[in-house]
Amino acid sequence: MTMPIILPRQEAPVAAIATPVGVGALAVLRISGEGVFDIAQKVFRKKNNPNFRFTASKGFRAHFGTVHDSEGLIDEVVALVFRSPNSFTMEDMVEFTCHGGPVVVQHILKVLLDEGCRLAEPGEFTRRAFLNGRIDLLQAEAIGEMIHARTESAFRTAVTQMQGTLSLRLDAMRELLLRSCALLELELDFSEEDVEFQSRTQLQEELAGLQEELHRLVDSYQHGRLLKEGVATVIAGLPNAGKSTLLNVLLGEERSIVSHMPGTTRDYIEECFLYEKTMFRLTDTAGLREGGEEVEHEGIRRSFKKISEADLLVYLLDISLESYLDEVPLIRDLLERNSNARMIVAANKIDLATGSEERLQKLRAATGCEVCALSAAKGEGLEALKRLMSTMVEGLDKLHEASVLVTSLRHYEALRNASDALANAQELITRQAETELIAFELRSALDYVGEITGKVVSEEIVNLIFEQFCIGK
Ligand SMILES: Nc1nc2c(ncn2[C@@H]2O[C@H](COP(=O)(O)OP(=O)(O)OP(=O)(O)O)[C@@H](O)[C@H]2O)c(=O)[nH]1
Ligand SMILES: [Mg+2]
Repeated sequence: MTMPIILPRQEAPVAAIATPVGVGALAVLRISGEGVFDIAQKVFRKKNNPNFRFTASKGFRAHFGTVHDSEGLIDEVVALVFRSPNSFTMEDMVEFTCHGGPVVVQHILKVLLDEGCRLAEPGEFTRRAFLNGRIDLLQAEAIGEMIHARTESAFRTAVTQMQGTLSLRLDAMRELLLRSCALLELELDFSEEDVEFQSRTQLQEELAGLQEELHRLVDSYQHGRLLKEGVATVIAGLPNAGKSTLLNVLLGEERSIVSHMPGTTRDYIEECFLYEKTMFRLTDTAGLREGGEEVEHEGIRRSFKKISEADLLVYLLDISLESYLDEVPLIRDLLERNSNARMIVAANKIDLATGSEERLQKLRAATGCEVCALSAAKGEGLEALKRLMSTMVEGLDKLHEASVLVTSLRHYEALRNASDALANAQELITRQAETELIAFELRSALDYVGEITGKVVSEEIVNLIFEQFCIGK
């Protein structure tokens, strides 16, 4: 018996420009949904073939011709045909490759809209691919991450996720949980007879295995987040130490205001900076000091918040001041506030200091930290600082070597919730609690895992995810 082929549902036709705005050699417009072949037919004329019909074309065929509106020819284009279900959205699709001028592209888009397409919403093509089951939510998000990746490693991680490695692991987990749940629920149906379909020892063993895997994934988030967002690097110190000057020289642009007045920086300023293969998310903060007025107070409160969330702290001090050692207690205090962070003490304004080598020694001894000498204003010692920053976080990477990485906060939270539910279940089994309670916890673990790939997911979450895409994706 042959199985009937179930074609995906085709939604109303949408159109979008798929390439970036601006001038380029070529640009691509795509249309997808019910009736797009008829729409394409109205605007396109194939070269030397007046009888050409999109509805009769095979999939994956490119046709050369022209696009017209009521007033005449707009551009020469190549129309690429995709037949449902063999397209990105699994619907019928046509992609027009035209010349890359913004006016041409807008013109063609307008004709497509006039002929019955609606302008696609951000991420609508990917959303259709998800709703038609071609990709799961995790893979859809990976496509977004791949487009936005700023480093090679972030890109690689996204590609792995897009290929579905993490999805497969999560599906396997779900299956195990589902089976245990089903067995427990079966016991509930036979509750009068007091049978155990699933031995509790075996169940414990299975859950322990799952828990181990969940912990591994949860732990990988630290590394995954670093890859995606960059190493959270906070430049902290007293007012006037030269923090904003340092941020500017690292970025190579005048991003933050520099002045000889202490208390110049009020709100924090964040910018990314790539050194070799590592991306640092640099934050310039308000100088830490007592007193000051209200706005500066708020700035300092924010500085402390940023410090507590940092992966790497660069404490900047003015080594030319006689009082430089007075800052040691503050450095210790910062380390206490964030024991996870690595710390570099950068001795700035080395150009003004005398006997600096001895000062650096004393600083090293008093803080126990890596110390480097710097003149942010003159650009001296910058290479050494960057190298030190890079070595300090290399350690961070090594802690979390894993083949599959969790890079999104949404996934991280769902995995943690799943792990908590599983821990509850494990404890209930140990206490020989009622089957019903155990089954409840397993169900909720199951739901959390399903949330990640989109097996169990609210429309709200789906909307939130696809809104972050650009139009045409
Ligand atoms: N001689 C010398 N002056 C520097 C150096 N780095 C910064 N300065 C000067 O120090 C002053 C303060 O620099 P900023 O970068 O604004 O200091 P800041 O730490 O951001 O100060 P706040 O925002 O007030 O906390 C400016 O006049 C800078 O030109 C340096 O390496 N050598
Ligand atoms: Mg500043």
